[in-house]
Formats: sequence, structure tokens, C-alpha cells
Amino acid sequence: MAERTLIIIKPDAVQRHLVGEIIGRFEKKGFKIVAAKFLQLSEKQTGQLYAAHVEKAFYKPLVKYISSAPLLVMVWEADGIIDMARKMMGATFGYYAEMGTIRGDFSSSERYNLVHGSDSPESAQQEIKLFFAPNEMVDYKFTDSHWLYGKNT
Ligand code: IDP
Ligand code: MG
Repeated sequence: MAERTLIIIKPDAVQRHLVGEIIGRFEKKGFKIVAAKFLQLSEKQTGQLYAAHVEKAFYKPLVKYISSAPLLVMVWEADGIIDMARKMMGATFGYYAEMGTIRGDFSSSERYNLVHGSDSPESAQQEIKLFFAPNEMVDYKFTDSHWLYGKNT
């Protein structure tokens, strides 16, 4: 199976009507969506997602931001997706992110940054488990997968 990553369209992106824009970028890149849930996270669930940041000064405002309004949590799949999705998201804050990235194009904030993507295979596995049971992820093939992922061999 190809690599999978957890992508979250964060509350600011939902409120700013950017859900379709962000999904569209991943979809056009050729990534495959295998699971999705639209929900509002409790502070406890948000704390589990960001457990690695519990000691940081920005932890409390981060939990408040993420649990304050609904978001869209998804699993996407493709070989190399973890790194590619992070590149497409751009640097953590839109203020610094390159133009052409999601954060660079749509965020100017140093807190709200529209999107989350797992940063390693280990975190992807852990983060996916927080939101989806194995049978909630759908296995299927794209009919054009040769054209999407082919290596011309
Ligand atoms: P990432 O989302 O680019 O992987 P992380 O360092 O994992 O960035 O931080 C997780 C989230 O915490 C960020 O996406 C952002 O929402 C928030 N955050 C990170 N650093 C700061 C900060 O210095 N001030 C306020 N919020 C921050
Ligand atoms: Mg991170």
C-alpha cells in the first residue's frame, strides 16, 4: 500500500471557505482520498493530536484555536505523500511560507495556518489512529493510476 498521511483542514480554513480550494490542490496533484470526517474536536482530542507540543508556550492557544470550530480531518494516500503534502502546505506560518504553497497563498497569520499534515511516517500512523479505525479507510484504485504515477519504464 502507498504511504498515507493525516491532513486536517483547520477551523480557519473552513470559516474562510477554503475547503474546496485545499482539497482541490491535493486532488489535482494526484493524491487519493481514503477517509474523511467533518467534526469539532474537544480540547482533549486536540491535546492528543498536539501532545508533542504540550510544553510549548503556544500550546494553550493552539488547543483553543483547533477546538474552537469545526474542521475536516482526512487521510490521503500516495507514494511519498508525507513530504509532498508538507511542501504543498509551505512553512508553518503564511507570513513566511513561499508563494504557491497553501499557507503562502492564503494565510498571513502567525497562528492560524489553515492546514495540518503529518510530518513523518511515525506521526502519520499515530495521528491516523486518533481519528480512523482501519475499516473506515477505503481501499480503491484510480483507473488512471498509470498516468498519475507511471515511471515510463
Ligand atoms: P506544522 O503545523 O507546520 O507542522 P508545528 O511546529 O508542528 O507546525 O506546530 C503545530 C501547530 O502549532 C502549527 O501548525 C501552528 O498552528 C501552531 N504553532 C506552532 N508554532 C507556533 C507559535 O510559535 N505560535 C503560535 N502557534 C504556533
Ligand atoms: Mg507539525
